[in-house]
Amino acid sequence: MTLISALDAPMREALRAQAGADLVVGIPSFRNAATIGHVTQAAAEGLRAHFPDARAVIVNADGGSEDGTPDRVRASADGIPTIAGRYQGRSGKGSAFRAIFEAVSLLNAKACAVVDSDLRSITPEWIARLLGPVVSGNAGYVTPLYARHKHDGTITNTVAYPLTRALYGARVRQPIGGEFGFAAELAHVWLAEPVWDTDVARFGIDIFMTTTALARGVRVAQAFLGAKIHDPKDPGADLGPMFTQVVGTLFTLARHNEALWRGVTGSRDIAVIGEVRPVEPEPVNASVPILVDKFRAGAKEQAAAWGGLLSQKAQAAAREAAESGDTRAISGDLWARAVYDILAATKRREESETLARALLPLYFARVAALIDEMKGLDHAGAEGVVEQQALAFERAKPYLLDRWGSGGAQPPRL
Ligand SMILES: Nc1nc2c(ncn2[C@@H]2O[C@H](COP(=O)(O)OP(=O)(O)OP(=O)(O)O)[C@@H](O)[C@H]2O)c(=O)[nH]1
Ligand SMILES: [Mg+2]
Repeated sequence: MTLISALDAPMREALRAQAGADLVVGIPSFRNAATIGHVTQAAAEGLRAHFPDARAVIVNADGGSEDGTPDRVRASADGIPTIAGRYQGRSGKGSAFRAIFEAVSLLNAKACAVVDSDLRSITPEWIARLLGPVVSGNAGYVTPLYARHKHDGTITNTVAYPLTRALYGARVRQPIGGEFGFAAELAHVWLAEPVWDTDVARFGIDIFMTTTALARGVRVAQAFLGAKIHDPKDPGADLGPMFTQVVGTLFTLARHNEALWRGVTGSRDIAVIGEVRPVEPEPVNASVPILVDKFRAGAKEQAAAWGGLLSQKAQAAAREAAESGDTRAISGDLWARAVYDILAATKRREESETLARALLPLYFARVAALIDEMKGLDHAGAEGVVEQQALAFERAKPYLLDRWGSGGAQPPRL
């Protein structure tokens, strides 16, 4: 059963005392004592420098950290009223965001920015770029645009970006970046959706926010923020559960939004705020042997499921790659069609999360292939590879429509 509210009584009371604030900066956290002080300081400075006439509040929604995370927030807010407490409901980033959205609503604020608590490269300017377009009425939703190392953001690069772009026709480069600005009305829309006991309460939250904004026709802008440096994750070692939560949510929403994406061909640019300067982000480690091991183990586990989901061609390529350990055959084109094969199966009302899990081994293989395709390339070069892959998703869209039309049934042997 879904809880009525993600805010407990003490947080509500503290918020009531701040009613009438215009702006909120929300920070979700779970065990981020080492980094959240810097994030809070940058937020406070950004509010003071760029919105001197507004009443602002910082809200930290924490998952029950025992390392003093909320204390660090209180100690670093530099005079900006701060409410730090534990959210109610399922553990996860999405529940923390739900508490922040409710805070926006209770305060009757106009605009909110959310920023992750593990950020090292955040500056006060980020707050200006995320909130500014919303405050001025130029956008209802702002997504981040930053340079990330080519081995960081692999779920974004392989699925969230290309699939969102091909389905909804919007080139939102960081649909699950974690830093967003939005108008209060959008917070109300998100709160009203019956999603808070699904994976949206966990890492499905970011893609839910972006997809819902696009589906509602909200004006979207991208804020250029420089480089993203945060506690990075090795894609093979750390990202399995996050992948199923993000991709399961993407699939569920796509099934729901069929009428919206069916007629979309190609894609449009999304306005960028701030000058885009070239930056070389800090390296992030990605272990190819771990990726290949995970791919092989997953391929064995999913072989039977793949029989009913993937084209013969994709199955054969996956089988050979698993045998040889050479993932280069998992190309952008093959990957795009495999994603579509599995997305189309959601039409048969199979569990999105189970289907996302069936795609996971191929994601590991695709990331290993991408690392190879990006070898020796700088940031701009790697972006070119991501762009090519996104175009493959656009080109293959008729294949999705075809598979969708047949109810996601096993494709003919080709
Ligand atoms: N309250 C709460 N916050 C969480 C939880 N899990 C993650 N967060 C917060 O959500 C933000 C993003 O989490 P990260 O683990 O950095 O994930 P990420 O940066 O999106 O992942 P990658 O970009 O793939 O590295 C951080 O501020 C975390 O503290 C949770 O269970 N509860
Ligand atoms: Mg992070």
